Amino acid sequence: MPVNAGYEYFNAEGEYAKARTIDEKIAGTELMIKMAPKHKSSENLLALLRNRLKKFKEGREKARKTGKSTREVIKKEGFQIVLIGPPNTGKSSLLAHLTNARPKISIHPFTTIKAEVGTLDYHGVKAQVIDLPSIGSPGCDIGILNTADLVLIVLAESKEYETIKPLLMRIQGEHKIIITKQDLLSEEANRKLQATIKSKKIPALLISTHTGEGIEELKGYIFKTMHVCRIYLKEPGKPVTHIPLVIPENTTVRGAGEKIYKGFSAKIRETRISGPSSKFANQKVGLLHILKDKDIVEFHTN
Ligand SMILES: Nc1nc2c(ncn2[C@@H]2O[C@H](COP(=O)(O)OP(=O)(O)O)[C@@H](O)[C@H]2O)c(=O)[nH]1
Ligand SMILES: [Mg+2]
Repeated sequence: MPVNAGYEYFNAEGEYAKARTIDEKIAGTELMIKMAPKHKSSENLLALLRNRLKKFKEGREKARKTGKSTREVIKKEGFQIVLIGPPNTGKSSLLAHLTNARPKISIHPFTTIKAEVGTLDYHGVKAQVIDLPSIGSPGCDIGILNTADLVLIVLAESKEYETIKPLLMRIQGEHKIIITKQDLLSEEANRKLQATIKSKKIPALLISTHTGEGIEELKGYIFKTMHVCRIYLKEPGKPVTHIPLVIPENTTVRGAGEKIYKGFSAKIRETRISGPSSKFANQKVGLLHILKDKDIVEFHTN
């Protein structure tokens, strides 16, 4: 990203991308600040990093003061996805497919006794995924359905849908039914299932964690539900950054600037866009121009 950034900086960036706990994120950001080149053209980057570091430290301080261990209490971090369903449907297997978490997976029902949390990274866009203990187990606290942005109801057979119906009333955000273990169905059974889903208008996706079928579609669906765009910042005359800035859909150039840090947009002298929102590469646009997913944005500042 920055001018003449050495490989140490890119290594630090990589470390940061892997960070999961708040302490790791703080350490990663500190390293990026240390390794970033220090001259005028990297001022924006440094400001962004210092701002991020400040926020992480404040968050850590707050968690300490309230006496809550960040491990036991699930703190909502950004977009939150909850996996819920009957025993043995493959919730933990799905968590392992979507995220960095490595939960216990077993043929025995009720193996998951407390909620497990992982981070989904979809091309640089992160979401928190929570694997709840199965319905019917004491650890299955459905209170979390009130804060979840997306609830994935994981079933292994479509007939389980009936038993899950009362739960649907509790869900505030979006939901989708995920029917797992597609690999166990014959082609015929699969066709029938698809037909039932269509005729009953069940919002369902079919997957298999064993063959990977449907997993990419599921990730794509999750990304769509998040209503965000990824934009890639570029400094004049330099290569494009590979870690996106994630902004809400329909954000303007000004809004994206403010996302870098508060007050940044006032410094923008000129903005050049290449990508889906531009008519041609390197198009000059105004502050009210609306950005689209995968735009490359080049800010020229005073
Ligand atoms: N055939 C098949 N088995 C699966 C699939 N997903 C999970 N399983 C198996 O189902 C069992 C329960 O899986 P688990 O993820 O622990 O389910 P959970 O109780 O819902 O968390 C395990 O034996 C898994 O190997 C799948 O897509 N296909
Ligand atoms: Mg489980």
